[in-house]
Amino acid sequence: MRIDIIGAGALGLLYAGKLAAAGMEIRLWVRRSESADILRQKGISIAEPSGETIFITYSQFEVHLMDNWRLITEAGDWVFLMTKQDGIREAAECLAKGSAHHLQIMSIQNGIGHTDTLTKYLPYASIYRAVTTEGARRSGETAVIHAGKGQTELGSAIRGGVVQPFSSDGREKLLADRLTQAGLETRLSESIDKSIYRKLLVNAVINPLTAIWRVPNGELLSSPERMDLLRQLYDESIRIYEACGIGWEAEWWEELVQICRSTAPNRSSMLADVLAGRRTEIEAINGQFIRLAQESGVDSPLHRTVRDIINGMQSVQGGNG
Ligand code: KPL
Repeated sequence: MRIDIIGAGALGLLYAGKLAAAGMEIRLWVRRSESADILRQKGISIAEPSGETIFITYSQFEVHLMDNWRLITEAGDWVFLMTKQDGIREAAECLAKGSAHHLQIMSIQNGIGHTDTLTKYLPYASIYRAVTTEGARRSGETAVIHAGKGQTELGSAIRGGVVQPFSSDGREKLLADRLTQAGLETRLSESIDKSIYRKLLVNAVINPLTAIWRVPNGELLSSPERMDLLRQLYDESIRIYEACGIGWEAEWWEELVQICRSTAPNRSSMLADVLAGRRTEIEAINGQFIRLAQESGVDSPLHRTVRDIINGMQSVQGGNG
């Protein structure tokens, strides 16, 4: 199976490394020539939760510059889109310049809104939405810490804005099986929308609060005041879902608390972005709650407050990205 992976952040490196180590044909696409050079020199290293570190040399995978996608005559069997939200448009533009029309794209992002952008640039591509709980963080330009084994849910495709059923030839199941065999447990999901909204809620509550207080995830549970704000932001999110008719489950609060516990020492991706002076995903996460609230005529004061604080922090720091 040949897979094109776009984005060499923590997840992109984790997937590229594990799949190349399992013998798949991997082409990793990056934006900067410095990143391509260093990946060619050093390969990828993955520190596994077991304590073992695996090294994948450049002979086991290819690295290309995203700009060169337009030269591609044949895309892989799958394209994994693993950039952050703010890289989606650029990636979609590049894909649209190559032999992009019938691409099968698995898209794993925090937040929502990216499938609309992808559909706009790639109306004939099959865009598979996926949600993962794999824990990964970069510890260097080519090194990733696989902080916790998770599970990935793969939904059916959207093509031209229309949700498709899973293919009758079983291609999605084949992909899920190959990923699972490579150590990235994946299953097909008939309820990907719900999983996406559950993950959006988790990110909308944990990420901005950790970034504002500059604390690791577990610290959100460390005082009644913090817990109280966590709960209020959660309750406001649920009110917005209810107003929009988005289904939710009573267990989601307990799950959210459990995620804070099980990832207690970790920095959320938003805190990591703020500390590195990068642009955050606040608009694709809390900004989307604000949009949903506006559309359904309810208020979203806490989401607006955290969005404004994070945007204020970014403009002070000059967040780029
Ligand atoms: O997905 C995450 C993120 O940091 O973006 C959580 C679940 C909050 C884990 O850190």
